[in-house]
Amino acid sequence: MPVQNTEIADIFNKVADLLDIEAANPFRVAAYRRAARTFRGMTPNAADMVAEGRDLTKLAGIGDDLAEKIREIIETGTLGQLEALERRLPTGLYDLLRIPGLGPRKVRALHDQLGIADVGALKRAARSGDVRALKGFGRKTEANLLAAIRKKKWGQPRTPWHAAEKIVQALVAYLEADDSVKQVCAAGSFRRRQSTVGDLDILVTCRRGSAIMAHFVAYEDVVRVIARGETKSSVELRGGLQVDLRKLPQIGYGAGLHYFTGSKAHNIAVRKRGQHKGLKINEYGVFDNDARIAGRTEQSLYDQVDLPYIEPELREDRGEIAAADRNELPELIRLADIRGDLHVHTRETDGQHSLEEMAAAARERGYAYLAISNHSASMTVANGLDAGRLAKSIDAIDALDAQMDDFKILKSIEVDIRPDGTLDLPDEILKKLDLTICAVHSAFDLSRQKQTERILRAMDSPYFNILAHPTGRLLNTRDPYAVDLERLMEAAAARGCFMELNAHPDRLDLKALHCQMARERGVKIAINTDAHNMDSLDHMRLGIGEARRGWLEAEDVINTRPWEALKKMLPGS
Ligand code: DGT
Ligand code: CA
Ligand code: CA
Repeated sequence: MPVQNTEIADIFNKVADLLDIEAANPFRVAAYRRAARTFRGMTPNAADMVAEGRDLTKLAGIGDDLAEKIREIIETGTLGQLEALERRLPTGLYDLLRIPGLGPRKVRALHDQLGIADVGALKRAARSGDVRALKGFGRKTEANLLAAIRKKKWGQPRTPWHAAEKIVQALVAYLEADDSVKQVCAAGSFRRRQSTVGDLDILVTCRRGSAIMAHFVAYEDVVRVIARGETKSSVELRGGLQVDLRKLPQIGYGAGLHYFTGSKAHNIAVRKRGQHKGLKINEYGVFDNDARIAGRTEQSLYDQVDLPYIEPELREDRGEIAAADRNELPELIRLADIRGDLHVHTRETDGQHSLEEMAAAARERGYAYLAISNHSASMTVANGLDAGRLAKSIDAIDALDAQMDDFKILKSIEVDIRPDGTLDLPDEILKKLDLTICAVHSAFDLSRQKQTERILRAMDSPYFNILAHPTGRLLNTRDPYAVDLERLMEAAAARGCFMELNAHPDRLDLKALHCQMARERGVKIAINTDAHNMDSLDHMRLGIGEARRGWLEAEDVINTRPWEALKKMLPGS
C-alpha cells in the first residue's frame, strides 16, 4: 500500500512536537500542525496525487517546502528532518507532551534539568519529589502530573476507524485474491464501528488444505510476524497496527463471526442467556449437550436465544439485549437517509473549494440541500467572516440558489461562542441566515461550571440553532473540554436547539454514548461533515457509523428531513 495521508500527518505532528520542545519559531511549528490537519482530514491519497502529477501546493497550508517534504515521505516512507530531530531528542518526549498540563516548555525543563525522557522517568521523579523543585512546577503540578499518569494507559495509540478502514480494504482485497479463500470479514471493534480500533480481527473461510496463513504473512505491509499457526496468525503492519487472522470452519462461521465481533460484554450476556436455556454458546457454535444445533450464521445463533438479529454497532451490552427482548431495537439510521449537510466551509474562509463547487459536490451525492457554515470573525487564523463579508456571502448564496431549482443552498455560519457566552456576530446579521451553527474554539480550559454557563448563555440567543462539535475532543490529540453535557442537553431540549454529530474523522463529536444520551432526552442531532473540500463530504458515512453506535434512527436526526420540514423545526419560522 502506498504511504497513507495519516502517516504523513503523523510525521508532521512529530516534527511539530519536537520543534516545539526545541523552542523553534512558533509559526514554523504551526505550519507543520496545519499541514498535519490537512492530511488527516483529506480523502484522496497524497501519494496518488503525486503519482498523477497534481500540484500539492494547492492544498491548504502546503507551500513549496512542505510539498517537497511530502514527496520525500511518499518516496522513502520517512523524513530526514524528523530522523535528525529524533537523533537529538529522545522519542519518549512525544508521550510526555500528551500528558495534560505538560506543554513543550515544561517538557524541555524536565528533560534539560532532570534528564527525564519518558513517562516512567517522570513518574519516578514526581514520586520522589524532584519535580516540585523545578521552577514553574510546584507541589500541586507534581500531584496533578502523577494523577494524569495513573489515569491513562501509555503506549501505542489506538487507530482511528477511518485509517483502519483503508488498511482493511487493501488487506481484504489481498486476502480475497487467494484462490482458496471463500469469505473474508473484518470483525472486532472495526465491525462494531468503534471510533478507534486497538487491533484488527480478520476472519476467513477457505477450501481445505489452503495456504492462507502463508499468503497472509507474506503481505507487503507486514513488518513482523508475531505468531503463525494453522488457524490463527498475528502480524504487525507498517505503522504499528496489529492484525489477527483466524480461519473459521464454514459450519461455525456465524458463531465465530459473532464471537470475534464482540464486544466481550455483549458475548458474555448472550452466552448467559443461552445458559438459562441449557445451551452452550462459544466461538464454534451453539451446542445442546455437545450436539451442534446452530452457528452457521449469526441469525441462527440469535434465534436460539429468542432474540432478533442485533446490529454489530449495538453490541456493547448497553441495553441492546433487553431492547431486543422487547422487540424495541432502534431502526438504525443509514447513509441514504441523509438529505443534506449543514456544516461545510468554502474558500471564502479556510475551505479549499468555491461555493459553486461545494454545491455541485453535495448535489452529486444526492442531497437536496447544503448549508454554507463558514467561520466567524474571531477565527482570524481561518480568515473568519465579519458582518460585512457575511452580508456579501449571503448575496452570493442567494444568487446561486436562484439558479438551482431542485437544490437549496442555505445561509448559515459557524459562529464562535466567545468566552463570555456572547455570539461573535450581531443579531442584525444572524437573523438574515437560515440557521446557525455555534461553536467553542477558544478558552478550552475554563472550569466545568464556567464552560457550561458560557454555552448556556449562548443558547439564550434566539439565533442559536446547533451546537457544533459539543465537547471539542480530537481523537488521540485533545481531550474533551470540561462541560456538563446533561445540563446542555436539558437546555437544548427546552429551547429547541440541536446538537451536532461532527463527522470529521478526528472529531466524531458527539460520540456514540452522548448520542444515546441526547436521544433519551429528546434532543435532536444534526450529522455534519465540517467539510473543507469536496471530497470530505464523504465523511458523512463516518458520522453515520458513530450515530448507529449511538442508537440513532432517521427520526432523531434533523438533516434526514426535507428542508421544508427542517425549517419548521427552527425557532422563528
Ligand atoms: P479493540 O481491538 O481493543 O479495539 O477491541 P475488540 O473488541 O476488537 O477486542 P479484541 O481484538 O481484543 O477481541 C476481538 C473480539 O473477540 C472481542 O470483541 C470479543 C472477542 N473476545 C476476545 N476475548 C474474549 C473473551 O475473553 N471472552 C469473550 N466472550 N469474547 C472475547
Ligand atoms: Ca480488535
Ligand atoms: Ca484482536
